[in-house]
Amino acid sequence: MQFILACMAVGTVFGAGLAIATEANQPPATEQAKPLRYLAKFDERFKAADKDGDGALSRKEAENAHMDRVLTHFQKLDLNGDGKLTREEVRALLRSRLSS
Ligand SMILES: [Ca+2]
Ligand SMILES: [Ca+2]
Repeated sequence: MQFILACMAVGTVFGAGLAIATEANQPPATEQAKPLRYLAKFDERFKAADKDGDGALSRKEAENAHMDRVLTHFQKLDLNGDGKLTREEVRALLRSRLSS
């Protein structure tokens, strides 16, 4: 009985140690990595939303992809006023947001 208890105690300590080690292995969320990951994620969404593959999002494409924040700022984002958002146009806003 004591042996079993001892095993449980060791298991508990070992398990806790493992949990701490796992957490320590996570890459530190530095302030620089965060925007980059955000931009990478945005690129994926952008590509998925760009259904006709012309490299720009029309309002319709943004609507279909439910990119609410993009739609809210569509006119402001469309720097050259061609009715479409290129990746760079959206990125300009993301960058200014992330750096502020
Ligand atoms: Ca498109
Ligand atoms: Ca544009």
